[in-house]
Amino acid sequence: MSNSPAAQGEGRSAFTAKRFAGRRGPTPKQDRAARTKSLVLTAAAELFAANGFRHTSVKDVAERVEMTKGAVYFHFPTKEALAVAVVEHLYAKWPTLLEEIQAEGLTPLDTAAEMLNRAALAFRDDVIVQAGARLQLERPHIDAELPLPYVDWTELLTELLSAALDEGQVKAGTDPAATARALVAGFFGMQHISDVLERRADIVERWREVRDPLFAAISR
Ligand code: LUB
Repeated sequence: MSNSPAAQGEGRSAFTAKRFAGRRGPTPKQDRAARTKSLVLTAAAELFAANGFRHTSVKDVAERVEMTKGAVYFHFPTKEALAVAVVEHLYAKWPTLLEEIQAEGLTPLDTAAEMLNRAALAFRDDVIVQAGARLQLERPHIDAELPLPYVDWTELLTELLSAALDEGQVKAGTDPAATARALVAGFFGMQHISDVLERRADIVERWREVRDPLFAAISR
């Protein structure tokens, strides 16, 4: 039996058949445009991460993907729009990561630790994360609305540590919000030092040195 939605629709309720009727995926042209946009964004991230916002031009991005400036402007009207898109892609990664980790059924405390462990790997390996973090540091020089940094992570860790406190995983009297702020500050400072000194090659070890005493201090 064909697996096509239309064919499957014949054996299903009228409602389901209607749902499939007329539903089309992206056209090849839309697919190509999406792939091109992704290539441009990655090239911009590579240049932003390496050289920063001010020393990256749309011309640099166009040359990196062997396209015209006009082709880049078709997808991103300004260099600021490229920066906003990189930062937005950075922040979109964390809810997806959280869902992956929550699917593992870890305790709230272990979920908090694993989120930060995986963030360390992302800082080491993912150019969107590396570029987004640098752009956030350069936000005073970017004439665009960028999300407020650190607050979402602090809120997430506060929620997880509050749940850990409720479940008796951390010592009575632990302040979830204060501990969350300490974890974000410790992580972000750690990744910056690792980047400056070792281009983040040693970030996993450096994160372990920050993480273990902090988590030991609050764990029961
Ligand atoms: C997170 C970045 C990169 C912090 O929260 C943020 O603003 C973040 C950019 O500023 O990762 C990860 C603890």
